[in-house]
Amino acid sequence: MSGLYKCWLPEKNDKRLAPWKNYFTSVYADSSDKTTQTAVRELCRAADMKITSERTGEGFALVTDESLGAGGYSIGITDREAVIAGGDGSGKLYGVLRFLTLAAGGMLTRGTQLCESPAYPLRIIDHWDNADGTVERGYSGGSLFFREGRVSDDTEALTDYARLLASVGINAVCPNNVNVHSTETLFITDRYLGDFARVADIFRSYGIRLFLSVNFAAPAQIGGLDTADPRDDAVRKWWSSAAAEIYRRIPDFGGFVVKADSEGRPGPHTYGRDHADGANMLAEALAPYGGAVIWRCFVYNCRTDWRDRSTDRAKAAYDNFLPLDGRFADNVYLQIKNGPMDFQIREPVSPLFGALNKTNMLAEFQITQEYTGQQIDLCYLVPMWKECLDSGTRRGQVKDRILGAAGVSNTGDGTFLTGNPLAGANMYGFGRLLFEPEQSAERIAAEWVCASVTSDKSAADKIVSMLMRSREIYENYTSPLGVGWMVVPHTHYGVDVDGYEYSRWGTYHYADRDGIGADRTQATGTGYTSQYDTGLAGLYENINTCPDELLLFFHHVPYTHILHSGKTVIQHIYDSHFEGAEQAAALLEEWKSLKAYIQADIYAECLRRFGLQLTNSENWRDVINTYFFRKSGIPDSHGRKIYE
Ligand code: GCW
Repeated sequence: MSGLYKCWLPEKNDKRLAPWKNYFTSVYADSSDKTTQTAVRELCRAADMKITSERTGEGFALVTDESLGAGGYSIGITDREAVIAGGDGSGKLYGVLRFLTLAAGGMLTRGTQLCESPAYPLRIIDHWDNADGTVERGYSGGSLFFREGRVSDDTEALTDYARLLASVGINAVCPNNVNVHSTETLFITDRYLGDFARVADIFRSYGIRLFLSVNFAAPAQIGGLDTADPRDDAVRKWWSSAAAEIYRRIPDFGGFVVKADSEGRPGPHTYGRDHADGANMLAEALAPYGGAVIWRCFVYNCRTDWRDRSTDRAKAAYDNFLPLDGRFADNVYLQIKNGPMDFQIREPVSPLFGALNKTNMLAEFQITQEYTGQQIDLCYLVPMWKECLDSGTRRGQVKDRILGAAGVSNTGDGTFLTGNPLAGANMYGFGRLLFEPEQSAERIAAEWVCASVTSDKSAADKIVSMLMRSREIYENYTSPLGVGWMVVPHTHYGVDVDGYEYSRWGTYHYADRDGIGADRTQATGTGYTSQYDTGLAGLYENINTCPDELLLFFHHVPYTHILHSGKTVIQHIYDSHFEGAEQAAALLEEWKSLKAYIQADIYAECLRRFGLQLTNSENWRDVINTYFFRKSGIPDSHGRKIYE
């Protein structure tokens, strides 16, 4: 393998760096810690140059300025010198990689003065990769970390990947799936720790700490104990000695990511204990070494009976975790999905972000497009993530309440790393958002497009506009007005309106001949709205104030209900589905018009995917329209073709 696709980073001697050739003569660094050395190496990787031991006033100077804080950097460019200051080694590295990205995108000028720092201390990428090399919900090829039960020894690819993550400020990575199967349960044992120490070395030089997902039942499954009860002394000792061994090999190991009592995974409930007991036990084992436990809040009953209208999956995370607020150890972080269900194209913000008050929180965003087009359909997700971060709670906005975020990776070993080359925008955007949560989604897209896709200004503008419209387009032709799901079970790509309607997963739309939607009000429904602590409770409860795009998430309404837009629900369904498919067709045409400005292989790959997206959108359109026409008997007021 000759290294990975470079995405937004320049190749060696990239011609886009030509305007900066007078700077690529020498580099000076005022310290020699590992990440600073990496920063120097990364500059030399862009162009061969001298490393000087004195600052010459020319070329690159990498200097320490502690006032910039951990991971912070400034870039100042004078006529002869590019000064990259970092609060620490990581800051210098981030500054260098930022310089290279912006330079590749033609976004730097000689007078540039830039000062940026991470908004959050924890910026982690979670992989759902399995030891056999498959990736759960992965749409970009196989795992970058594993193959046939073994940890990858492709140092070049792993280095390239670490570099790419560092270029958007990621400082932690968890390579294995939160669903920890039997082989992966052994990852924290001797058999694998040597390999992970090697991986950790590579990532450490990019300022990235390694985490591992662990199996809560490990003491019983591989430790020879007859229980994994978190209050059992032998179990606690087992985890303590596992931690000791891990840290002996990987002194800066980040900690454990845990999916417990969720979708069939073992957890403390088996032993009559709660999530705080479970998380704190692991936290205690890691605490002596500065490690953390990242405990996921994706906990719900996945064996509901569709006949039972009193259970509401949306309520589960809050119901499970709010009562435990204040009981978690300092080194436990609760990782909360952005919405209460599961990464649908439109969900309200999870009410847990406003409710927890004495607990460390991380947001979990799904960069991989499980329910949002699987990297076939274009769907730029930064606007959705910003919606979550900007949501208000009684105690302030979500973005001010969390300590960081986890992004479920969309990368794999396929040619373009993210399957669809344009899905790179989501990976880039995830990292950038954690530096600049105030930055506009559009500006982030523009940076990414210029550095990764084209240097032609008007072509770039068009692609940014396509990205910015993409989420709404996808939403238009898929499930309407926040109701979610309606996807093919298991694979989650393509339409199947009733695919989950009578299943055990708790994801129902309740469409009948009169109407559709889940009633989650306090007045007549499941009472989910009461989990919001602010105006949002009232806003969503009241059918007159509930935003159109979430109407069916919160209310069951007749097809003739009139939206704020002035349309009836049924007419909205028809209109948005005809429009969505037309918009998908337009995306394909727009892409074709850009051919001259885009590298041939990227052009061809996206062209193929826009074609598939169009087919997908037409299928969704026709199935949804026919389904609701058959249910409601109400014709389209514009008389368009709806199959009977
Ligand atoms: O959305 C669901 C996915 C599962 C995933 C789970 C989770 C890793 O369909 O594949 O499991 O969420 O977040 O744990």
